[in-house]
Amino acid sequence: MARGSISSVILVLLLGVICTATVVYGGHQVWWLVGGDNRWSFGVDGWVKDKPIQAGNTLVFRYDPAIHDVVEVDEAAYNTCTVPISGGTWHTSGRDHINVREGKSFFICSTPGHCAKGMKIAITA
Ligand SMILES: [Cu+2]
Repeated sequence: MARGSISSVILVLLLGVICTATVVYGGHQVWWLVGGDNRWSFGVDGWVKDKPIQAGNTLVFRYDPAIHDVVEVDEAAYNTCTVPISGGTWHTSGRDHINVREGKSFFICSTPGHCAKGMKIAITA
């Protein structure tokens, strides 16, 4: 009787682990809300550091489009917070979904001063 209950508990736990693992490591289903609860905001460069973001994952940028945007830039522009006059890929909807490509990707906010306040992320996938 007691044995049966313990087996059931273990089975449920195992199923839980399997389901969780599928969500986390399934590849294309993995979505990251950039910045977590703070969303795309100042200091988001700190949020990204310990995240195992992989190619095929989706980055979700949420922000007020009247104040912010997301510009995909090259590494030099990222490092110096330089907003490209031409080129770069601009996202301005306030709820942008961006597929992570293999290699390095760099995103900054183009509003003056925001990138310098850490509104930027660098991703290696
Ligand atoms: Cu901004």
